[in-house]
Amino acid sequence: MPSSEAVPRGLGACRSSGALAGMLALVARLLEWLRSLFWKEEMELTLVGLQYSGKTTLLTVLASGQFTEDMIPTVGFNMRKITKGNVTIKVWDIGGQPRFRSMWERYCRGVNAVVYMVDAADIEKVEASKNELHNLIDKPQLHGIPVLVLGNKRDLPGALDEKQLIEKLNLSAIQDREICCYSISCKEKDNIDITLQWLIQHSKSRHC
Ligand SMILES: Nc1nc2c(ncn2[C@@H]2O[C@H](COP(=O)(O)OP(=O)(O)O)[C@@H](O)[C@H]2O)c(=O)[nH]1
Ligand SMILES: [Mg+2]
Repeated sequence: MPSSEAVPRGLGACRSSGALAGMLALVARLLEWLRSLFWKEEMELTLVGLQYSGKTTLLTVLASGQFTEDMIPTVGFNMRKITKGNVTIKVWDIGGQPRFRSMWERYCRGVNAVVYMVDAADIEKVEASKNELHNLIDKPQLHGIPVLVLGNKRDLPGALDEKQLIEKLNLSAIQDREICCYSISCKEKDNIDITLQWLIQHSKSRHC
């Protein structure tokens, strides 16, 4: 029988860090499992938001589970379509190119959901982000399409939390559809699991 005296000093700490590592491994496995489910679902979605909010990073995290620090910034007009398995994601940067804005609607039409990305730590751009979100979803063609607002970069100091985002983005004014808001961090992989769960839940109800 092992006695407590036989336990070397400092092993308690090793045990708790071992438990933490075990927990992290479990969370990583859960994420991996959700990610594999997500790519099997049949769905089409649009990922849209101001430049630098973290859309490309989210795609990388969804696809590979890796956070890449040095993303090449998207300059100018950009729409990419990524298809993997049954999932098609149209990624759209809202930059300073108003002449292209009439096209957003076309890229959002008929999708299962619109994911709208906000840099929650860039307080100065929140107002612009709010205006772009409301402009987009006020388009009659997009009526009723569920919207998931992601306040990214919650790991940064001063990032707005869900409640503050709901207020600053005036989300309670959106009454004609399902709207949900999560505060996430692509960097820390924080709330990526609930984001995936939300997407999986919305994969089957297609909108025409
Ligand atoms: N601290 C932090 N930085 C992030 C996070 N997500 C993305 N970034 C960084 O934000 C910058 C813009 O990301 P990017 O994916 O290129 O944005 P996009 O223009 O919306 O595609 C990059 O330097 C990323 O490394 C996050 O959760 N936390
Ligand atoms: Mg990008």
